[in-house]
Amino acid sequence: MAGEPQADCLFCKIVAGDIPATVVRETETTVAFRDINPQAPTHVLVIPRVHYRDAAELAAADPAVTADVLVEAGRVAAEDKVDSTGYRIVFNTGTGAGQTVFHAHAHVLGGRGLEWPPG
Ligand code: DGP
Repeated sequence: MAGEPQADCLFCKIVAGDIPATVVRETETTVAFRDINPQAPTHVLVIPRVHYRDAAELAAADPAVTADVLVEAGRVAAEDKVDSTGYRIVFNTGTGAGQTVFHAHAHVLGGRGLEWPPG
């Protein structure tokens, strides 16, 4: 059920501590950890502890936790000192947009020039 931990979800396992991750920040509602395949000098994933398949489902079900994810994304950028040069918060949503892990997550990318439009 949406909102409940899913046994087959990689990010639920990271939340539970069953799979190791380089965690950079934790709150009551979120966990932020470095991406295993970084696409920029700063590449951190911020996830809600609760399980929703994507950002849209999370936002519809829990706007407060959605806001927590965004606030934490900003804190990650500040702690990695990429806030002054600019950074990107990305929610890939759906397979066609490149989503591969179906537990809502924000990518925080920074530390290099970022092109627009993205590929
Ligand atoms: P997306 O493609 O938007 O669903 O992003 C999923 C990201 O998750 C992708 O950039 C790689 C990352 N990732 C996948 N498996 C792991 C893992 O086991 N640990 C960590 N830290 N990141 C992972």
